[in-house]
Amino acid sequence: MTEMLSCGRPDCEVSKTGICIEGHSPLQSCSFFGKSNIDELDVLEYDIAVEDIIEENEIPIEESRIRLPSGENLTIDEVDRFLLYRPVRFVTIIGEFDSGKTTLICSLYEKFLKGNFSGYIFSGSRTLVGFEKKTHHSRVDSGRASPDTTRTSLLDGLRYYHLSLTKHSTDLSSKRIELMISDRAGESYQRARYNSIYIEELIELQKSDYIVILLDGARLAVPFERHNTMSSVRQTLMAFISKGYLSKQSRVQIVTTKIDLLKHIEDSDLLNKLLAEFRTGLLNDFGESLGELIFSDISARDPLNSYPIAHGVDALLDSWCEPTPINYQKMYNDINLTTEFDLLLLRTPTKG
Ligand SMILES: Nc1nc2c(ncn2[C@@H]2O[C@H](COP(=O)(O)OP(=O)(O)OP(=O)(O)O)[C@@H](O)[C@H]2O)c(=O)[nH]1
Ligand SMILES: [Mg+2]
Repeated sequence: MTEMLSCGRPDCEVSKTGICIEGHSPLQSCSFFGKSNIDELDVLEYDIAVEDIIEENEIPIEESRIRLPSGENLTIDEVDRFLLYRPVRFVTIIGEFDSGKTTLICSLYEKFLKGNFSGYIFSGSRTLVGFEKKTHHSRVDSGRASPDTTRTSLLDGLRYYHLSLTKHSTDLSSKRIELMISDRAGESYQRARYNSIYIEELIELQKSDYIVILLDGARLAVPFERHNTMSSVRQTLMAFISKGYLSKQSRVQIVTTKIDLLKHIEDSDLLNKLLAEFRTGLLNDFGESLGELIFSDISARDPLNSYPIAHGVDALLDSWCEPTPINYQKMYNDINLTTEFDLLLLRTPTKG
């Protein structure tokens, strides 16, 4: 009696042509041969059926499938796996809710969609889906009258956006820079500021090459909110330094966001004076405890277009990609060195 030809793969026509789509000969050597066609099963059963077939034939699932990255924002575990084969620069963006963290990150993506930015060429991203989802509400096809960014959920925890960039240069050996930029809901940072126990949960602080703390321009524009806005940044810095998460090896940037909203305020002279005092105060109080403390202004996405998208973000990107060396000298003086060999160590210059 002739054997009934059937195959579990919906796209295989072995029953009509007698030829296995995967080229197996004899046909019985194909793991799907002789199974009922999974076209007849509903979509949910499809995966279960395939897994059952593979289990029956004792082929581990990992060997028979290629796992493609989802394109969603990366978890810390996924970033760690990425680190196994490429070095990464970590940028940690810190700010209260609505201060503009996600918009700052997405403005970089928007710029690279249009071409080179700040002398860098876009060379790929593991988080294209994450970028697309977050930038959707800034696009005309979202149906919104003005651009917006959806709030980052507290439930998302810590997530990273990835950008792979190459310096625009005639030097073909120019290396790719892998930037991992952290994002999480502003409430987590607010909570850590009120109660330092929560700082331990902010594991991105330990993984940072650059720490960016945002000063919300929208709140600076409102006179009665100014004081609290500036002191929240001061408190954050103080809490991180006192807990040892920031040190003489840390690069910190204080970035005033949404400066388009400060353009036409009535008391701009007063605000500028307050901001200058605030910056001087931070430098006096914390400058010595940090490797670098610098200030800048951005307008990541001005809905009125008085500033171009990612205004001021180019300077940030430059500093993240090509950080200036920190003039940091490790001191050995706290150890009592007596032998000639140890004293030689004291005389040897160390790299920062
Ligand atoms: N005018 C103006 N608005 C901005 C700018 N950047 C961001 N916004 C708006 O500020 C709001 C908050 O921005 P987000 O990027 O979501 O802020 P966030 O810090 O990520 O907030 P959470 O996710 O809640 O922590 C959104 O409505 C943005 O459209 C800017 O440069 N100018
Ligand atoms: Mg956000």
